[in-house]
Amino acid sequence: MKLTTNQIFDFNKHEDDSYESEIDYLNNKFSKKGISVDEIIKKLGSFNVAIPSWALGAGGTRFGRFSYGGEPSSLEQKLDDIGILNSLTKTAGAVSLHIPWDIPSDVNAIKEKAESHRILFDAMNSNTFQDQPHLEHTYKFGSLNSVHKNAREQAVEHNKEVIRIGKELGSKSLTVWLADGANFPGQLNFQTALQNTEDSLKKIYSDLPEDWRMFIEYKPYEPNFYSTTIQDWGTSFMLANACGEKAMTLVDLGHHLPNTNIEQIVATLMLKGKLGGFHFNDSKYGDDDLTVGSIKPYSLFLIFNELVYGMENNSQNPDLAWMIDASHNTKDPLEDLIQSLEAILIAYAQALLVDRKALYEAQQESDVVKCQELLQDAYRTDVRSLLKAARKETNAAINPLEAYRSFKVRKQLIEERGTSSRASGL
Ligand code: LRH
Ligand code: MN
Repeated sequence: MKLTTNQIFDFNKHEDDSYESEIDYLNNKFSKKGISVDEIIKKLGSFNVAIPSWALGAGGTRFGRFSYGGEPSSLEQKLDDIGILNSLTKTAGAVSLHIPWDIPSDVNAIKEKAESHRILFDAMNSNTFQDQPHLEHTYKFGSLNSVHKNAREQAVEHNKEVIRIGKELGSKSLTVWLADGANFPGQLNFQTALQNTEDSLKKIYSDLPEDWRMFIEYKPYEPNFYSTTIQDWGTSFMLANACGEKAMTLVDLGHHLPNTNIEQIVATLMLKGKLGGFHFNDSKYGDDDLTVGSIKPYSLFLIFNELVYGMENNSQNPDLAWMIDASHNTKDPLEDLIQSLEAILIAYAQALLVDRKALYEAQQESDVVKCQELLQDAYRTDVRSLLKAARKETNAAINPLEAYRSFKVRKQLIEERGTSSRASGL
């Protein structure tokens, strides 16, 4: 199934364009502060977020999984689904593959398919948190941190294989997330585990092409529930520095203990030039992988507020990799991803409306109240009209979710693929 430019164009023709008067109001209000609404619309139009190949089917938990019908059961079909997302939003022009869940059977065919949907290959994800039938050594007691040398070497080789596949596809980065850790005190020598991890990462790093980057993703717990070797931003930062300038940290929003000040972590890593990218999602308790902006939208805004400041002031930090990492237990995966893309663009647009000159002055004067008012003025601004204008300009659907439903995409996918097709992934 594919959505054509004409279908989107026709859909937009029937859409209510009253949002244009809102843009005039915003233009009038913010141009006085030297903020160009047209500039923001352009930035929104060129913003691209990588879609995780493992989040196009119904997710699940240990308590169950409820299929959704019409799920993609091959990498080709996953790219078709991302193609639909990109036709509707023009914000989903990249995919982040997970190996071995998405090993391309025919690299050239996969590249052609991706090109036909104008999809780029973003970060490749390795997987040393699951055993595979063909593997000799288990990862049950760790991979890169393992006391078992053969498990470490097997995991290093796997990451080198993922880089090799990524090079063929045109990807330029590798994400390493390790489940490695322990469930009980005494099970692990923390120092040996960390040193093994550092030494193993350096072996992977030595195989990284010159123009590639390696993202080290941290997580406090799960699937290990007492210790995780790369548990927090500091450990990831330390390991990235130990590896070299091509190694960066990766911030998955769900990988923080409750009440962690994630926006401060973002500011710190950007100042140090070591923020590589994001896995966007939202959570109430743990690594819930819920729709972006569905639980803590103000926190997402505060994170983008630091990102915008960093992108304007930290030339030492390279361009960021924007990715979603979510799991859909009760929503149509494509609708969930459309909502997440919307939330990301809204937070970005609001952060671009912050009057940074006035904020700097208020901070210099320690005018605490004014500082908050300046941030919340931007956060309390309804920017959805700017997103609509950006979509109109890029010939995306002005209202992607309504378009998705009016085109009856899920119904067509079920007619094509049936109700029992199942996507590989979590
Ligand atoms: C770990 C994680 C990681 C992926 C996995 C699918 O929780 O966030 O980024 O490998 O989810
Ligand atoms: Mn993640």
